[in-house]
Amino acid sequence: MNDKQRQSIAGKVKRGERLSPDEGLALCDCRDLLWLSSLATCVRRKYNGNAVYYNRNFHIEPSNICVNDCVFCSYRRREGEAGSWALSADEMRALCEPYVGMPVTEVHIVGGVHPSRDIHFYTSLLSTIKRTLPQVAIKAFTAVEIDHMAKQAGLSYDDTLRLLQQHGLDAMPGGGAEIFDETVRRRICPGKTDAHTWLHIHQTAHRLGIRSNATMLFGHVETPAHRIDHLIRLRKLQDTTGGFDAFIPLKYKASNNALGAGGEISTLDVLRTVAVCRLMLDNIPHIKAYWPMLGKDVMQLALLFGADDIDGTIDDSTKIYSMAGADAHPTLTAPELETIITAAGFTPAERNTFYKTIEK
Ligand code: V47
Ligand code: SF4
Repeated sequence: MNDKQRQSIAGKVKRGERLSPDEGLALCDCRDLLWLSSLATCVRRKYNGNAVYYNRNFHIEPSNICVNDCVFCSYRRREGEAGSWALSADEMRALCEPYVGMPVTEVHIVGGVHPSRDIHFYTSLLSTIKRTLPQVAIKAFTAVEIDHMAKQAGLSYDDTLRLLQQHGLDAMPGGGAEIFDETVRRRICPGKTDAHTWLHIHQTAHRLGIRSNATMLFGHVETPAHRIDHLIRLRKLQDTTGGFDAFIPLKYKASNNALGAGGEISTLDVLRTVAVCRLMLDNIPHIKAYWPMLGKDVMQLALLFGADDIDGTIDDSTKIYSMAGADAHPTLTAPELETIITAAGFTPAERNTFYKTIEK
């Protein structure tokens, strides 16, 4: 990037003007990490001041049995295969019991696309969890899981989401987006819900008042151009709906999956990507540094590159990253999360699912 382009980009960021795809590409190539950090920090301050958000949450992974065959996935098993699990609704209710009366504000439910579980199973699961934990927001089911439920039931996405909402669905997580580019998608997750449908399901959810997140799986076979294309498609949808609360760049973890041969990208590449996401997604308020996948140290560094949210206490309740090579027992208490945030120079803010600050 030459000096003129640097000045032009810095001026646009300071004035709050939108960056073009070409400028995004130039940023992907930028070796001046400190400059990127200062630009991304300028945007994060505009949205979030000095706050870094966290929440008290736990995960339920109903099953790792999945009809899809994503090449990057270390988690999926076929029915009956060693290492597969499928929790019954009763077992999932039992997982919620220890949180009754606790200050947890969110349960995050994501799993494989189980071949035979239908929408009635999931609506009844939502009702059971709401009855057990009425004060807790349910953030559940990626667009990929919802696509499968809708097709299997012969319902429109609108009807499917309404039904889930009526039974307690409060928000949707951002998984399943991977990389939108069709060529990359064919290579890393053939057969999975396509980009158009993923975006359409989120658009429908937003119309119904279901807020959601978006992710990008990066650091595998995609190019910088694919990343920028992904961000631009999200930015366009957000311009029309405003329904995305947070964006989560997910670093590809290479252990125990068929895409693993190329290894993992460096921490510098991760930090550069976080900054580029913050700069390009000028209409999504929060960038989440998801610590179970990044690790605690890189998560803390990401706060200096535009991230303003570190998600939650998790409570050792997720396997999708540990099976791909991340920390085997992800758990941090709220005071530990606050210490990490304070040590990086920010002000901790406990939030609920919708980024409303919880006063102590
Ligand atoms: O879509 C699978 C990713 C996602 C690997 O909305 C992998 O708050 C890295 O939805 N290396 C599901 N990533 C997780 C998800 C999520 C996670 C955190 C926060 C939120 C939120 C949502 O997990 C999948 C896929 O992109 N994934 N395998 C892997 N080997
Ligand atoms: Fe199934 Fe999700 Fe794994 Fe893909 S990433 S195989 S959809 S569990």
